[in-house]
Amino acid sequence: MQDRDAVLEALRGQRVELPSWAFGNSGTRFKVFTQPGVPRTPFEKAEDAAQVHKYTGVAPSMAVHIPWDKVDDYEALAAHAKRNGISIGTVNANVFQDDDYKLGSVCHPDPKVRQKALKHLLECVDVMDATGSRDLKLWFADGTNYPGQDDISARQNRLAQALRAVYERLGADQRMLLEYKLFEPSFYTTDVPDWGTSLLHCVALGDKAQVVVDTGHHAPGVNIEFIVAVLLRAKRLGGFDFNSRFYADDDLMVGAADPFQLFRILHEVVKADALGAAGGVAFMLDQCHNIEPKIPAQIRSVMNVQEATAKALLVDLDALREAQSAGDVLGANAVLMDAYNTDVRPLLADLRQEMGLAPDPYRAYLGSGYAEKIIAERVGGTAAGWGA
Ligand code: RM4
Ligand code: MN
Repeated sequence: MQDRDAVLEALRGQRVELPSWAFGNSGTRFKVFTQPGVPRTPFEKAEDAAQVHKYTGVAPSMAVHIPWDKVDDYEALAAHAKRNGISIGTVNANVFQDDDYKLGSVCHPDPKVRQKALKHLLECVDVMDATGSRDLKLWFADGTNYPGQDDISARQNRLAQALRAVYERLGADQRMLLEYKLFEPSFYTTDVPDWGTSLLHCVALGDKAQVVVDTGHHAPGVNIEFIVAVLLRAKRLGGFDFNSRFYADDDLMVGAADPFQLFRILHEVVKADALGAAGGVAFMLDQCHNIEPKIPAQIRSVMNVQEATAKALLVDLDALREAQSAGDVLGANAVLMDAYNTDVRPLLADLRQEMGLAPDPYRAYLGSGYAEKIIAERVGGTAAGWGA
C-alpha cells in the first residue's frame, strides 16, 4: 500500500478539464431531448462548469469548441470564467460542420477548402492567445467512403502540410494535441484513424505536438492501456478525452461502462509519474449528457475519475514488481486486483473534507438550489446545444 498522505496529496493535485459542450443540449441523430435551464451562451456554460469545480475542487478549467463557443470578446469570456473561479482550457477546433467540408477539411482535394480549414485552425490559436489556453485540440472528420474516392497518401501529405503551418504558429508554451478516431463520419478511410498515424505526424512536427487518446475512439476490445503505456514511454501522451462507450463513440460518462479499464489506464499514468501537471497529460472529459441532467453528470464523471485514480494510486508497486520479477503470475494479478477492489469512497470523502468541501459533491450540488435557480432564470434566448 502506498503511503496514505502521498495518495491524498496526489489526489489533491489532480486536475480534470470539463467540456463546454457537456452543458448544452445534445442527443442522437434521432432526437435531442431538451432540458430546462441549459446555458444559452458560453458565459453561462462557464458558470455551470464552475459549479462542478465548486463541489469537486479538482475541475478548474473548461474546454471550448470553436465556433460553438464563438464570442466577440474572448478575453471577456476568460475574465468571466475567472470571476467564477475557473479558467478557459483547451481550444477545440471544429472543421467538420460546414458544407464545404463534405469531402474533408485539411485533406480536401480542393486547395481552397484546405485553405479555409487552415485559416480556422490558425484563428483557434488566436483564441488561445486571448484566453491564455495552452492546448489546441484537433480532431478531423476527414476521410473517404469509397475505394478510389481520393488518394490515401496524398491526403496524408495535405494533412502534414496543414499541421506544419499550425505548429509553426504555436507560441512557446502552446501545444497541439492530435486526436484519432477509427471511423465515422467516414467509413472506408479515416485520415487520422489511430494512435500510430497521430504519433507519426506528431514526431515529424516536434515536441509541442502530442497525441490525445479519446477512450471512445477505439474498436471494441482494443487494449487502451497498452497504447497509453507506449505513448507515455515516448513522451507523446498529451492528454485524454475521457468518456465511456458500449458500442462506438457513445460519449457516455467516464467510468460508467468499464471502470476497470479506467483503472488500468490510470495505473499506467501513475507508474509513469504523469498524474501531476509536470507530466504534461491533460485529463479532459469529452462527453454529452443526452438523457441525464448535465451538471450532476459532470460531477459524477469527475468523481469516477477520482475513484479510478485513487485505486491506481493504491497499487502496491513494490509488491507488484516483486511478483512480476519472480514470475508470479497470479500474485502480480492479485496485487492489482486488491487495489481495484478497495472501496476508496471513504478516502475521497476525507480528502474533500480536508479541502473544505462536502464529502459527497453530487448530493451537495443537488441540495444547493442551483438547478432550480437556472431553470427559473434562464428563460428566453436559445439554449446552447451540440452544434451551437
Ligand atoms: C469528436 C472528438 C472531439 C470532440 C468532438 C465533439 O468525435 O471526440 O474531441 O471535440 O467529437
Ligand atoms: Mn474527443
